[in-house]
Amino acid sequence: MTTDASTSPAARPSSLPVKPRIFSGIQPTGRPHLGNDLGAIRNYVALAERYEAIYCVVDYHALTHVHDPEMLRHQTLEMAAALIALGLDPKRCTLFVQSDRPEVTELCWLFNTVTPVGWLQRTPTYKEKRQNQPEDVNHGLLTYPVLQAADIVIYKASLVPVGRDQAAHLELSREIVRAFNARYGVTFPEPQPVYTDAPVVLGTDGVKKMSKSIGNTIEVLAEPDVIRKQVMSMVTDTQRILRSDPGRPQVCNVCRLHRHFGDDYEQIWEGERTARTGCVDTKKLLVERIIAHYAGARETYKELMADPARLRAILDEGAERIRPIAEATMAEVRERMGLR
Ligand code: AQP
Repeated sequence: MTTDASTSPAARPSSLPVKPRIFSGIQPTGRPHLGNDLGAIRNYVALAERYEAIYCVVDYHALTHVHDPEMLRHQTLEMAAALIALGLDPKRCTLFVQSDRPEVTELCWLFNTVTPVGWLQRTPTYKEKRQNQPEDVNHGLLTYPVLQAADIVIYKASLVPVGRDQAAHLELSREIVRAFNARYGVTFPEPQPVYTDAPVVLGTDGVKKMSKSIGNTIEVLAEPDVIRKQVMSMVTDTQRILRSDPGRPQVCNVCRLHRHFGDDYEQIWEGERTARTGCVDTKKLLVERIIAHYAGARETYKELMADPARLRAILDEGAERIRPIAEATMAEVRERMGLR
């Protein structure tokens, strides 16, 4: 795991948990892709061993662009099942659904009052979303980072496993916390991101970040045929035209992904460099490795989805477990802000 600089001791709120607490949220916008897993979920699993970990399926956030109630409910369960299938153990961490702990919407509103509009308008993802959904530039898109800050610090979490695309949001969370702490006294820690060794996974186009809204994903829990089709569509080294041309594995997305699926990537890279292997061979090998790597998770995912009552019970239990933390934070915040 890699982190940014840690919170300065001078700014430590007195009521921090003894064991550092980590938090991360993921949108229920369909089954996870390789970017989600390599960039974030792997760290959720690893860090839950060492920290008090809280993970959340952020359905309030999804409402900024998912407007079908049945779909949202279904996808929320899908994401919870996927996280467990990919290794989260609900006994070793807390897994819950954002809207099951609605205290966070109150904190979001209170944070709105310390957040200048200009900060939000400058957020790169806001500018991006305005372009992606020009017919639906709702206020939630603008306030998204404020709710995200509230999500994290209502649990006084100081570390946040995320992909690098979330860096600007995390910076904004710290600014919001600083603004609150400066006005009302040091209440919250400044959350720091934690990255994996794959903080930005490129999509099948080999150019843009792997992202559902772009449609350049490799869905890790999909059926093998789907994975095969997605991997085989990947753009490789665009300068390698003929099979006999030497490849440049350092710029080839397929070769880069091999680093995460086996410890023989140097040999694979050497094969490409010397044109001993072609791009299609390297892709076929990657297909088989991804399918094999996620085979167990795919089965577990199917079992979990076949038992929604069990999933709901896990999520209910998670939301109840953290109720006292959310309530205690809100009592402290109301007191500090002069609310009854
Ligand atoms: N390509 C990526 N590389 C590394 N990390 C990534 N993450 C997402 N894409 C990559 C990280 O996954 C976590 C969950 O992200 P999210 O809640 O934004 O979920 P998403 O909707 O699945 O992400 P997309 O596909 O990128 O969504 P759109 O297309 O809507 O923008 C986060 O920690 C994120 O950093």
